[in-house]
Amino acid sequence: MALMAMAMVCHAQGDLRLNDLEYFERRGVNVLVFSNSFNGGFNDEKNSGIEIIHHGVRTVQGGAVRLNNTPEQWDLVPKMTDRKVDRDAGTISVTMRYDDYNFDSRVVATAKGKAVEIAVYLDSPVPEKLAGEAGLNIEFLPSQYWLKTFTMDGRLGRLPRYATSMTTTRPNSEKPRQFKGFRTYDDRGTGRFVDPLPLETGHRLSMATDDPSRLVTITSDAELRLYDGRMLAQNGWFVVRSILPKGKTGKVVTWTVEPHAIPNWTREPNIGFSQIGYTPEQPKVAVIELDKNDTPQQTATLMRLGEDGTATAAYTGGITTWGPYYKYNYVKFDFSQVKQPGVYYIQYGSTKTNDFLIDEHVYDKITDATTDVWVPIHMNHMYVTEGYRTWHGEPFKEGYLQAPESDHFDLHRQGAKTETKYKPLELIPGLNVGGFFDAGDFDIETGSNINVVQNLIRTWELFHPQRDETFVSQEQRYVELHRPDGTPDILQFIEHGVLNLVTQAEQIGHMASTLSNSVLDNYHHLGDAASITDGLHYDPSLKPYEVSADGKRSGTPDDMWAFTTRNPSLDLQAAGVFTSAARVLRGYNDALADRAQKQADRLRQEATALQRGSRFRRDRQADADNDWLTGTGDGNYRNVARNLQTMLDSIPMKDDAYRQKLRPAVEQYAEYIKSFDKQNPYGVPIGLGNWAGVNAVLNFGITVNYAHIYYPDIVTKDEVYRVANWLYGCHPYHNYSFVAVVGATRPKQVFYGNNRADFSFIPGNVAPGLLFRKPDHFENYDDWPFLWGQNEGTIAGNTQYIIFGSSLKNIVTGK
Ligand SMILES: [Ca+2]
Ligand SMILES: [Ca+2]
Ligand SMILES: [Ca+2]
Repeated sequence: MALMAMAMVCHAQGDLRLNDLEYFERRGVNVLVFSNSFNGGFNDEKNSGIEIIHHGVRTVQGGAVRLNNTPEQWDLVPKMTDRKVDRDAGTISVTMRYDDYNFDSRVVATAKGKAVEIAVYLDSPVPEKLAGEAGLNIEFLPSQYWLKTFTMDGRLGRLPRYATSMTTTRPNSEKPRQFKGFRTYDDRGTGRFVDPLPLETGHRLSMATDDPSRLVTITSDAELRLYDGRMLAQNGWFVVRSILPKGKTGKVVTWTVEPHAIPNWTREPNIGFSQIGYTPEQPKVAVIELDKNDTPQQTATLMRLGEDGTATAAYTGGITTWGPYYKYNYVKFDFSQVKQPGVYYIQYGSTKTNDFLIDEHVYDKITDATTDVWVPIHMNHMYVTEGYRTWHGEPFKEGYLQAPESDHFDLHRQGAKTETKYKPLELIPGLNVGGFFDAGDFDIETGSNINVVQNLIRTWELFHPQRDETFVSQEQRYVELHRPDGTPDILQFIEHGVLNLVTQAEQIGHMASTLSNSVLDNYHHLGDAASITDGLHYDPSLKPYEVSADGKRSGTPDDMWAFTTRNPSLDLQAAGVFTSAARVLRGYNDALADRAQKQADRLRQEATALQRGSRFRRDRQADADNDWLTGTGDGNYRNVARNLQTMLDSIPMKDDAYRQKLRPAVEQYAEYIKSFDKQNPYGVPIGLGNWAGVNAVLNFGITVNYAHIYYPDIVTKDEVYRVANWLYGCHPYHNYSFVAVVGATRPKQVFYGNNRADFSFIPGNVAPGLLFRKPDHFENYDDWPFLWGQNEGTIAGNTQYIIFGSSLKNIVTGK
């Protein structure tokens, strides 16, 4: 380890060089050139193109030929058609294409001393339609640059904390096409779109001249324009841009970009530990993430804070090496032997963590924020209030229209036939009842809502939580947080979810795929959900923005749509959940239980008939499950992980023989759990996808918990803390808890909730977590909420967390 660290030091001191992972590197600076390419996946592209990881933080991205001054989420992104790395020449060249305009360009990045030259080459001139629109862009992260100074050709400026620069409007005909022809804006009948004007223009720009860790200088013969992307969208970045010249080919624009490097910079150790603390008897191991140039300490010390505020050493122990994982080195500090309740912190070299508890009760409240605050705030079609604050009024009073044939910006599709008795754009009565907002957006994803009800039913049947902190009145369409009303909240949440789902089945005849926005310009809504639509029925006989004399209809096409293409497997899922719901609701809301049972029977019958052709596939699956159980198949870890939970769930209904038969599978699962200790230093499944994947971690946690409950001799109690440690702070990048407000000392502070424009959170939200950027970088911004892949929480994931947290609490307290 020491030898490797020294080798890194020797060559990292000099100029930018192209490393084995195909990016430019010098100590403190990584310049990535399309290691992550634009993929159009939900068109959220603040993760792609030329990127700079500057002293450990990805502060610059989006370097590419773009068609807008400040591209938004649904603006076109270029498709990378080729990427060549020439190690001898020290260049990375990328060709990109806009199919919509038959426009190809090539960007070549070359290390030149401490700078990188970025040049755009064209084989044919910029197409007429894009002349003056296509340019070389690169984007700077606002939260790392605002309030800092910049200079343009020596003129001084300060980057604004909030968007307050200038804009102009231009005819819509001049706007480059947006994704699938959708529009992110409502032009209010003006026929014009808003275009930001530059804050500054010139030929030499230095960003953050007052902060050596963020200082980047760009020089060019072409005009550099500095824009504030937040003028159009709260998730916009600061953009530097040079327009490609008209009618030219060859090397048309050249920039020299020099990110400053702090001499001998070494990243501060990231000491991962559980922010909520530890019970006295549980394993307690901090995972310390170290810069590869850092030399590990020999020991670390657990310090104890006395009631008088003094700190004394409670335990000093050795540091053990785990080894390299992607770009950092990992060591561990095991302080399990400290069992005395108290307030502690970890001292590692000169790094001191915030404090945490060792106490029997640290897990007692881990689900309260989610059940008392996050879930009720996401109840759709209700007015939701808390103390002096209204979270939202009653949304979508005008109800939902039958979707016409359409593609959709949130990945839905309505086929040519409605498959209902309704005509396109006809009101489907009654759908504006019950249901939960999907995530950071406000649609009802039927599949997710089915998951939610399943999760809540599972929670209810397993734990019977009587907690009552929420007032829910379906009659008043009113929810108040922290006001008990005599009914357990989980039961009311189940009722609320079932109300929407059953109404879908009754009114539509089968399950909608989603109830979602009809126009993109209100899909990205940030604010009170009740103000997304005007609450008036859409009437195409009125002019846009016109309201009928009786005040009940408007010509604004903002009503939500129900997407009704029939999916028998979704109907079967719904039937399953309706049967369970009828069981749970019986005695509490008999009328709804009856409705649920009736729809369950009908949907099951109809969907089974529709699915007759696919029986073969289901039989094959049953055979595979059986092979795996009896050990005759090629059962692997993945199969074990996928199937074990279902089997564990059925244990209470089965006899002892079944429990015995399952033992070999649980033994295999115990090995699977341990296998993660070799895969990464944190001992949990770490996802590398575009969605950071807390769901996989929670699934893992739930299965580990149940394997322990039924087979404590095979899966020991020590294993159940893995996922808790990860969620509450023991993970890469930073050590904040991924659960909003949960994590006594340092929970994450920003999430991609519907209040993300306020750089805030909704208590109890669970972030997806660590987003992996190729080839070797994990990140989770805690000053920038807007990347859904790392900071959004979903209704299905957060109700899954309730099961995880409830089962963990029960294990810890021995119930
Ligand atoms: Ca959605
Ligand atoms: Ca209640
Ligand atoms: Ca309306």
